[in-house]
Amino acid sequence: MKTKVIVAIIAVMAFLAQTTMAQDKKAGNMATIKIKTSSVCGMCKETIEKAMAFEKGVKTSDLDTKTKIVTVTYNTEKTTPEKIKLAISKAGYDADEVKADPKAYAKLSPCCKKDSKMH
Ligand SMILES: [Cu+2]
Repeated sequence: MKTKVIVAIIAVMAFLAQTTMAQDKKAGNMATIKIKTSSVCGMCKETIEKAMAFEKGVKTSDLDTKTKIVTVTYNTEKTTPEKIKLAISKAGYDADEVKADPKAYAKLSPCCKKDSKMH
């Protein structure tokens, strides 16, 4: 009798483990995109990466200030490249073909504006 209970528990645990693994696999629909932005300095990097951190479905982001390219890893089931570009635009920066939101751009620090003479 006791053995049967133990066997049942093991069976349940094995089943749960399998389910968990299946979920992990489902959550693993990750993709990476590289988006050209209009960032100019380290502050821009912070602003964009912060915007990405708050963006739904975005796992990681890393902006290279030299190339102005932000590499974003995201969950394909939760967001799309279009939404990510829109979020960058809303932060005040161009993102590939999506131009910076004018209102957000106006709020940027003077050194962060792409047409700034400071650079
Ligand atoms: Cu800047």
